[in-house]
Amino acid sequence: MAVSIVVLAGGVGGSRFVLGVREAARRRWPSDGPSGTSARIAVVANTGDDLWLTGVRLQPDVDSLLYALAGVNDVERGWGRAGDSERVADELRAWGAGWPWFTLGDLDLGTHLARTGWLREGRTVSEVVERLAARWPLGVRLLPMTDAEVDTHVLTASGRMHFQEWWTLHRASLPAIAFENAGIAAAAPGAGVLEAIAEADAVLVAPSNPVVSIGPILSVPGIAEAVAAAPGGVAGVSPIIGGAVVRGMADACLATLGVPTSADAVGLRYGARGGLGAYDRAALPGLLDAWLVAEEDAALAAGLEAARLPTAVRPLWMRDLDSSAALAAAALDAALG
Ligand code: FO1
Repeated sequence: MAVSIVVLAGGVGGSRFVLGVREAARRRWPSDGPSGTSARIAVVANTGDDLWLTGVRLQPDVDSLLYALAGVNDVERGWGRAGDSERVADELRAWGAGWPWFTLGDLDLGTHLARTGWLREGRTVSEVVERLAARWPLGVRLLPMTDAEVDTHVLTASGRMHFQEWWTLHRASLPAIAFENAGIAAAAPGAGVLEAIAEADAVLVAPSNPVVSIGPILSVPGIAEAVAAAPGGVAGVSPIIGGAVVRGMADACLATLGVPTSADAVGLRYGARGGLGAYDRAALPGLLDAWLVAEEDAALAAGLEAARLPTAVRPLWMRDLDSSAALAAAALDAALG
């Protein structure tokens, strides 16, 4: 039987990790097929970053994963398409439409227009993502966490704003009081999500933002429960190295929840399987069989083990495809046991 892998992932950090997972699978379970591996890989993508802007639906994390897996992403900038132009964005600014600080590249807009058109025709988000993903041989199945619109909003002393406004315009500098995903308590997992987790030999939690990327995924009712009950092993990778975030502004998000920016605090928040996690809903079951922390955080391992969270100390930096594949291989080892 082919090995089956599920990854829970956000956008930029998630993409690097997912590229590593695909590469590690190609090396360990090679095949002549288009994906290059006999392993079946499903990526459950955060859709909390999604938004409506100038009449089109954006899905930043889905698109980051899609473009990275297709090899058409802007590696330097970290979002959007490589070699994109901004003619339409300039026009939108001239019209005073949309957000002048948020750039929609021309090629990227093609994706948003296609997606919005299909949504308006009545297709679900899962169907639309499947259709977008069919353009390239990604070698993984891309599954939105839910079909419901549960865009993240941030409550600050200056008011409530969309996550993208808080993140991109204010660079997470306004103290956040809370992150909200209205309607998420009634949202259902996206098509195939629960089935993929139930069939997985390994479930991997990418080193994505634990609050605004992995948090919304786990807040869709049923997903955390499915991970906690998964027949396969569950391994998570710390997004914190040496007490600092690897990229992005996850420290500001963790501070809102009163969680220190440290690899042990994040691991214990996900919790060990058989115990309790402390994620955004009360009484969330613990999720992890293994937690990977960086060599810089080796001193935390004993405390994590004492708290019954099996911990592996590994190099966590994803500098290139080789180091991402090595990290993914270590996470797979930890999950597969
Ligand atoms: N990030 C920026 O810092 N500036 C932008 O103008 C911007 C535009 C943008 C357009 C489409 C898209 O899918 C993502 C975009 N991002 C932009 C990235 C995005 O705001 C965030 O980095 C992620 O949502 C956080 O993971």
